[in-house]
Amino acid sequence: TVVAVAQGLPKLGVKKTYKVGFAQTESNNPWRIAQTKSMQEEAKRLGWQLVYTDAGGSAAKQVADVNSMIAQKVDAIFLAPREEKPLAAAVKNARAAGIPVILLDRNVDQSLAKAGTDYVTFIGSDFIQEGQRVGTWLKANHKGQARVIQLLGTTGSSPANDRRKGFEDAVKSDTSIKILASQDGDFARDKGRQVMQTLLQAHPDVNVVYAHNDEMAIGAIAALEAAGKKPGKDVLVMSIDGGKEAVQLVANGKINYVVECNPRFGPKAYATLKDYAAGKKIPAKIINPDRDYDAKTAKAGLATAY
Ligand code: GZL
Repeated sequence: TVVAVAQGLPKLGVKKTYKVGFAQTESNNPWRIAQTKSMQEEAKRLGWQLVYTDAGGSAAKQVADVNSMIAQKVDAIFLAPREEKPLAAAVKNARAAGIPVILLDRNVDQSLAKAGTDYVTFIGSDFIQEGQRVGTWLKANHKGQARVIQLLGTTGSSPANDRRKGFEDAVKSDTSIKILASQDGDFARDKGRQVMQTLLQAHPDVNVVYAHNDEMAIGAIAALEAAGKKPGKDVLVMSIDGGKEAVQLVANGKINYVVECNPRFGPKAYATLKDYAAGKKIPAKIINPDRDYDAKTAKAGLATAY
């Protein structure tokens, strides 16, 4: 007789320590490095064995990295899917191998994999809300006609898709805000600088820059200054992540508004796995609260920015 496969997720027995995998997307910016540090430090504190991989910016390699963790028979896998569609395959492979997956920071395409059947839960920020908060701030703080250049995060990643959606939904009803151009800067500082330099030539009248992360905002600031513009003054600059460098730039008046996206996942990630192993009901999404920083709050915010 065919034994029906339990529709639920793979069970995980309660143990003193676990051997877990963490498949990271890349290490090309401070946010990524802070996330990895948090996962490594917390595993060490708990005495868990951590199998860590870095996909170097390749979704295909990240899938291979997850497959190698499956082969090593880890107890569970923590995955920050670089892009929403390709990494759904990795989630399905782990599910088929009976290894529970917890998604951190980024999500997979919900038509391809679902919480509760393919993976345990998504822990991270609400990226749509982050984009909406930037749009809402701009509506309340720009003077005259706002002419916006939007620097997009990694193509196909959930933060890039949702930070764009949240921002554009928030500003679409305001006829005094016009998006001149939106282009991919891959969440990277120098790519952000190059894209900003190019778009500045096409749109010298830009007076607002919305970067999907601090790194691209910092790159854009370099391009603006090279063109003789004053970031934060004649061109408003807004970003997301809230790393120390960006919060310092808010205090210095070169960035006007930053929404935090906290990278310190370790404690919540492992606590969630322990709850799951103990048979507790885990919600499909566990949303991290995000602070924000402007000229009034940046100085004090520096004390706890990552
Ligand atoms: C957001 C995270 C993004 C950061 C970028 O949770 O996926 O990736 O905002 C990072 O800085 O590259």
